[in-house]
Amino acid sequence: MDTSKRFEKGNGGCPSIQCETNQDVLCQSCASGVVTAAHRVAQRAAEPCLFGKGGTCCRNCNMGPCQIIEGVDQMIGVCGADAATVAARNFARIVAGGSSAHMDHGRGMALAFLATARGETPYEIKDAAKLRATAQRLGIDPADKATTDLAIEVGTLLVNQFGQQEGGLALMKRAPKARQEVWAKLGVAPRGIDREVVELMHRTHMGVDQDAANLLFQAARCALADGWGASMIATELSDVMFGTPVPIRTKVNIGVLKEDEVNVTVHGHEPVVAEALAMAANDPEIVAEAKKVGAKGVNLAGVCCTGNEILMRRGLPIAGSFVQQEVVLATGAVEAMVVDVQCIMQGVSPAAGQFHTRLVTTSEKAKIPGARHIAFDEHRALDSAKEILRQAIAAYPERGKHYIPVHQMDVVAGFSHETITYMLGGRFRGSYKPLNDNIANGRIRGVAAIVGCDNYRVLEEVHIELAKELIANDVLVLVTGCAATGMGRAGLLTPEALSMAGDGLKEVLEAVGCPPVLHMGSCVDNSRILIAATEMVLTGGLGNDISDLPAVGCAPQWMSEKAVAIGQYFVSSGASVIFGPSFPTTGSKVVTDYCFREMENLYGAHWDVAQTSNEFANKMLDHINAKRKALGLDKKKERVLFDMAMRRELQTGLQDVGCHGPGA
Ligand code: NFS
Repeated sequence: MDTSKRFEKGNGGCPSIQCETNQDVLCQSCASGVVTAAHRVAQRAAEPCLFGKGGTCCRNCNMGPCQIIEGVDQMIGVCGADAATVAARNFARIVAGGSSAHMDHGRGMALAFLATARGETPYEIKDAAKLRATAQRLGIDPADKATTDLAIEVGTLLVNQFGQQEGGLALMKRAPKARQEVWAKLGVAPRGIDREVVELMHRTHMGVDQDAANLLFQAARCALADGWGASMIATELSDVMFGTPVPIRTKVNIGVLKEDEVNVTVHGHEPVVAEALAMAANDPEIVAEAKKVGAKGVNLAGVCCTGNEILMRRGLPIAGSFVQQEVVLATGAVEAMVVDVQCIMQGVSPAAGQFHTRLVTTSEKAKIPGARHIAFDEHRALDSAKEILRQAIAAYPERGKHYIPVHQMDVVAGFSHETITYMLGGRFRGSYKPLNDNIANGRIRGVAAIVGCDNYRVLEEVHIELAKELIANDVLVLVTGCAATGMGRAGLLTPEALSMAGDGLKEVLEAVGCPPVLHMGSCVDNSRILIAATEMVLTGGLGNDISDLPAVGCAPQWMSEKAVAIGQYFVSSGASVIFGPSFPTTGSKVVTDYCFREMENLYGAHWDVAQTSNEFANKMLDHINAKRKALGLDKKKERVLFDMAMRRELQTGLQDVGCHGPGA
């Protein structure tokens, strides 16, 4: 890849990254000197190491590091490890790293939930109906129990799942029967949550598991403990505590920052901090303090998945996705960036340091040089939140030269599994039947999930082009994470985007008033997609298992280890997943073939890789069509071929202020 093309000098000597909003901000004089990940990609002299990229660099012991070339005798590890062992071990460690992030997040949520149930935090149980439904699913009879007692019982059971050593995970029983049988037959059903990460790390230690397939079984078990365990616990308990999302209109992109308010961006993943800040921002005491320094109030805006959490439940705006975190600061208009855990680039510290911006870390697990640390304690959540907001208010009078771009876009978000049920079937007969019926009759071709990160190493804005092509082909698109924020910037999360959908999809969604791309939340909320897929199976008419559905997932710009854990739990649950622009085992054909082909024999789903939006669309539509054929639904749907003229036509259908990698 030619990195020089990604970051050419623009007209005024400012960086020209091919993204309207980012470029607009970075070209202003106030942003001069701010270095972003896009700059660092361009400045790196060397391309990524091929051994590292393909998964065949082993540094698990001090006889190495060893770079392995598959099939070359002299290029095996000092210990004798071959490429397959090393690639499988590295892949497994990526899954362990990603899963552990969701697991620690899930545990944190479960503990905060339990503390709330005991009355020890200022949060409440906002969705008692979901609490009761969750209790029932866990085998707890909710009848005649007070909400707080029930919440303590549910919270205790779920907290215990993390340290459980034997038995199965309670929420896995939600999966279709046929899927549970697959897991039982293969022996990949998790026994507890934390145990599976520890065992995976043990097995990948030097001199333990040296059988690629055996390592990949444990990777699957660990990923399942993430998806059907930790992530699902995080989503369900966040909904019960902070409210189950319902459709809500709000805005995304850097233009949501406000000239006359104290701008506080909240960045990271765990909703407990953001929820407390949202409560405190409306506190009359805080509003009065903001007014005292000349601001109208406090404007809270999200970055990364914290943004998705507060957008889904509170309708608060998102200032930026992963690739925009430093650009948001480069406006010079942010009084504080408050971070917790995950996806926070260390580069935000020097970027904030160029301005009056207070960078505040809140988690004991994540400190950053140059940031000030205010420990967030959910037991005194409001006090902690007010202390943080006071830092921002104190910074407001120091705001100097700054620039807030005009770019912002309307979005409709809030498509929890419960909302989809309700919208499709109505309050009294909520069901997935209308979706299944319309897939069966061919108005909807199938369902695709576009999830995961955005990434400055990807040249094309794959998410957006791919989504447009899929909806034009009558595929309903589900999105989460930073992919969802990108879709929002491009205007795809509004009912107006139905103008770009195929006739069948348009007809169905116009009737229910849904956009063609449904925002289902943060990355832990990918568990909502597992539930939606399960619901489709249970509703009937589309096979007996998730692997029978005309459905497919992808993460075209994946960046974090969490994305790989998510991909693996989807594959192990029967939904094929395509990654881009690369796959982390390509240094070993043996392991890559196993992931791309053998997993299909085991799980009824496999991994794949693609690069351009067109390549993704072809593979995803082929996959959906093949599943339709297997279900006997193939005669109803011809593929619409997408050419450049159609792309241009769609482009004019909406004002696109997409913001993405630097070289689209
Ligand atoms: Ni997901 Fe969310 Fe974004 Fe990627 Fe990071 S914020 S948890 S990992 S970058 S989508």
